[in-house]
Amino acid sequence: MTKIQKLLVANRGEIALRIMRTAREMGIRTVAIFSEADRQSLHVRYADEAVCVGPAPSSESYLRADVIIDVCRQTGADAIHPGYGFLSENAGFARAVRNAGLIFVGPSPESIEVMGSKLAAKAAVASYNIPMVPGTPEAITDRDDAKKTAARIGYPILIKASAGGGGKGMRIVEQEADFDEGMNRAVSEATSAFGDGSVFIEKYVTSPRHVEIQVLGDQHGNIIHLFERECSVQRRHQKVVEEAPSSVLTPEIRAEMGRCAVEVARACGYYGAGTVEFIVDDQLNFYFLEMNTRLQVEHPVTEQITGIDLVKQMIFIAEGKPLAIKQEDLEINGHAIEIRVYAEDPANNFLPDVGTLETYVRPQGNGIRVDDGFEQGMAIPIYYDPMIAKLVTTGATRAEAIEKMIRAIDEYRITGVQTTLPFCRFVMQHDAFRSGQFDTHFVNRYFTPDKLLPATHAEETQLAGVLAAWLFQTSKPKSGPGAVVVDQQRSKWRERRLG
Ligand code: MV4
Repeated sequence: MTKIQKLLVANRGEIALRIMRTAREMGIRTVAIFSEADRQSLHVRYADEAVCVGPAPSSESYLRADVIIDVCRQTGADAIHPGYGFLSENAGFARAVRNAGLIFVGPSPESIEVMGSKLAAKAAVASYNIPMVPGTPEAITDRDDAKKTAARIGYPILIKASAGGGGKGMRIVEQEADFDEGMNRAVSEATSAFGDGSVFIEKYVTSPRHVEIQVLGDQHGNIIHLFERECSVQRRHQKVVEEAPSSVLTPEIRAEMGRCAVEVARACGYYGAGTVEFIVDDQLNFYFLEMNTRLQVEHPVTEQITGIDLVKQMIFIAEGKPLAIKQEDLEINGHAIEIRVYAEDPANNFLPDVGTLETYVRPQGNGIRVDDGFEQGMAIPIYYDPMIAKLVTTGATRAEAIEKMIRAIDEYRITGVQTTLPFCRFVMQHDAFRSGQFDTHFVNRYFTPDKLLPATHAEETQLAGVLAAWLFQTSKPKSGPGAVVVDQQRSKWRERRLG
């Protein structure tokens, strides 16, 4: 067992802050890395030390494995937490960290490698009796064989890229006549996106829910699950709303899915925090799809209902401590919902709208958690994901969490950029969401821009924002010159995008 003394967080924004907060509580010193675009960021100011690792583009800064490992040498950091995105699921990085004599706060490079390939993942769990969607267990090499398989399992089928992610290289094929075209497209998309054209076939589950199970494993073979997160409300494979628990699972199915998730983790000798992804059909049959070998964006909802700090557990595990939590000690307490607040315009096809947060006032009060990395007056860089914040509400019941979310959304004051807050409000007020009767098609099925708040109310909201900004300015005269400009300004991103 090695106690971590100084942790380098190889990430930025809200997740870097989130990780450093826990490190600080544990008496671990923190090192931030930052790009030239993030010099003024909160994660840089929060850390005990901060080192610039390069220019704004990720490929020249946050993705520079060699530079980051070098920063550990310079600063004496003995461990690296990768957060999510960037290098978090890069087996080569995890291995390089290990080879440099440092602790990688995450799973083994071998687990990352196996789970990074959907086909290798399926092969790894093959002997564990895990339910999987009918399909081909291996990469397709012979089209005629594949067509026979498709005919046997029945159309519609889904062609998936083994190296896939974010829906890339995925094609629905409705009938045999469309098979060849679907295959060509999937292979060429997979080849250009991942440099790996391996594809396989699955029966297409037409209206699935996305339910994932959080697991924690230690380096001594103990593995537990921390129940599920329901992530069905998504748009173009980007999650918008996540919650825990799922409103469709019975205690029996939950226990069964939890058991399967633990077996999946066991199949690849998993340690660290991981997420096992399932789809659930309308009959509540569930099927294992893949495993994510990182701390996920939506991890807070699990923390809220279990009372467990997942980052703290990740650090203990990385230090080699055995898990102190037993499966039977865990229970679900209440209900938590997370919305992702993006600098995107829901009235304009969710076009990224990065600019300056002219007004930025967070909601507050009982049951509200805001994980963010911004302050009023800060610019949202064009180089990275445009997520401003994660807003999480926790209530005794799902209905309470929803009401709290609506109140929190209405209290949130953001001007200077368009955000997905009005869209999230639409979701919270929709009968399908409120009743729990929804699937992954929710957004496509129900959302059109005219469903956003009527203009009059939007104006009121904006006026309130101006007032809040004005109040803020009068109390803090140094915070900015002249009158607050709301919204007229075209963001840098738009200028680039729209010319
Ligand atoms: C599926 C599916 C239906 N049937 N597999 C999309 C991303 C990847 N993680 C898995 N995905 C899907 N796999 C079969 N056999 C539907 C999806 C899917 C989906 C899954 C979860 C959340 C949102 C989704 C949106 C569209 C499609």
